[in-house]
Amino acid sequence: PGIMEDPVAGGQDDQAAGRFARMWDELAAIGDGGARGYRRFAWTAVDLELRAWFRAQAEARGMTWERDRNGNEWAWWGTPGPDAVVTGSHLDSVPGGGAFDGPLGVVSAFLAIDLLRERGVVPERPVAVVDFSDEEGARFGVACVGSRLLTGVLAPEDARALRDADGVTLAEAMRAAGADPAALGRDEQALGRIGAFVELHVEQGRALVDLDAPIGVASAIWPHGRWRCTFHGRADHAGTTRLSDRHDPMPPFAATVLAARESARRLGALATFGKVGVDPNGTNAIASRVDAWLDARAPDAATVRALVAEVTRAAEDAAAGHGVRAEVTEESWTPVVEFGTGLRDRLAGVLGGVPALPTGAGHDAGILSAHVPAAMLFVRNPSGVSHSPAEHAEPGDCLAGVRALAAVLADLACR
Ligand code: HGY
Ligand code: MN
Ligand code: MN
Ligand code: MN
Repeated sequence: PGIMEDPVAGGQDDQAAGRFARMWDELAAIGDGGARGYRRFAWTAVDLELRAWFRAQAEARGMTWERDRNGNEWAWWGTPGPDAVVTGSHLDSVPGGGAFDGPLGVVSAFLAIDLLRERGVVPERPVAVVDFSDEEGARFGVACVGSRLLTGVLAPEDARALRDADGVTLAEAMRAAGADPAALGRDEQALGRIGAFVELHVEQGRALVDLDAPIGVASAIWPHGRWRCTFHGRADHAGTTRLSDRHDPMPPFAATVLAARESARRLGALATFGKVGVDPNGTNAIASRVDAWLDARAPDAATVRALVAEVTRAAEDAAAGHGVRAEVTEESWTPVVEFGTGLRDRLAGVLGGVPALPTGAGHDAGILSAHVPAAMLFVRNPSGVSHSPAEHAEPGDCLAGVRALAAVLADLACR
C-alpha cells in the first residue's frame, strides 16, 4: 500500500512503456495471423510456442516455473506454497481472436512483479503468475478446461474424450504435444496454494469507455452455456430431388437461428450461432446433417433456460416441417458468478475507487471464484470489440493496468 503513485491515472514513464512494448511485441508475434487474427488453439504448435515464451519469461526473472497436471503454466516469485497471491490469465485464443484477450493479463502480471521488485517490495506471501490452459475452448468445445480440471468442475475422463473438428481427442493432442493426459484431474495441491486470484483482462465491451475510466473491477459474470443443435436430414441430389421430397436440414437450421435471435431480443438475452458444421457440405448436394452450436447468455440463469427452451421448440417445430429430426444437447454450463465484495472491495479501495461492472464473458477467475477468493481487473478497450482482430487497448491504459495490478498485488502480498 502506498508504494505506487496514483496506480490508476498518473503519467507514463518511458521506461515502463518501453518494457511493456518489448514484451508485448515478442508475444504478439507468436501465431500472428495479421488481419485474420490469432488462431492459438490448445496443444497445437502455436500453443507450445506460447508455453515456451511463458517459461522463458519466468526463468529470465529467476522465478520457479512449473506446469501442473492439467497443463496450466505457473511462474513463482518466492517458494511455491500456501496462501499465495496468484495473478495471470490465458494465452490461447478463439479463431480470428484479438491480441489482448488473455495475453494482456499474463504480460501485465509479469510487468507488475517487475515493478514491485524495482520498488524493493518483498512479499510476505508467495506470488505466482499463471497461464491457464485452453481457456477459450476453441479447439475442443469446452471453455476454461485448465481451470475446470484444476478445480474438479470438469471430470478428467470427460476432458480426455473431447474431440476437435478432425476427431482428435484432447488426450491424443496432449500426448502429441508431450503432455500426459493420464495425469488430468482435480489438483488439491495447486488449488490449496491459491490464497487469492486476481485476473487482469481487457474489457470485452464499452462500459469503461462510456464511464471514461481506464480501469474497472468485475462485479459478476453472466450465467452462460453452449448447446449443440443437430438437424438430421437426408442427403440427396440438388438437381433431381423435388422440394416436396426433400429432408433438407438447412431450412430448419436457418429458421432456428432467426428464432433464437427473436427470442433473445424479447427475453433480454444473448444468443449466438458462431460455429456450424454442414455434412457433406457440397454445393450440389442436399446436406444430410447440420450441427450448429448455440452460445446462450443472460443476466440470470432462468432467462438462459427460457431462451434455450424456446430455441429447442423452434428447432423441433422447424425440423418436423421438413421431415428432419432436431436434437439439442447441452455441452457446457457456467453458473452466474458474483465476485464476492470482500476481495473486490479491497481492490477497489487500493485503486481509490474504480467502477464495478458485470460481464457476459466467461473467465478462469469465474471458475476459480467458487473455490478461492477471486477478482478481476478490466482495462479499457476503446473499440469495445473482442474475439476479433479489432480488439484493442491503448498503451497508456495498459500501463495503468500494470500499475493497478502491482498496487493490488502489493496490498495482498504484504500484510
Ligand atoms: O466465451 C467466453 O466468454 C470467454 O471468452 N471464454
Ligand atoms: Mn475470450
Ligand atoms: Mn479471455
Ligand atoms: Mn479470462
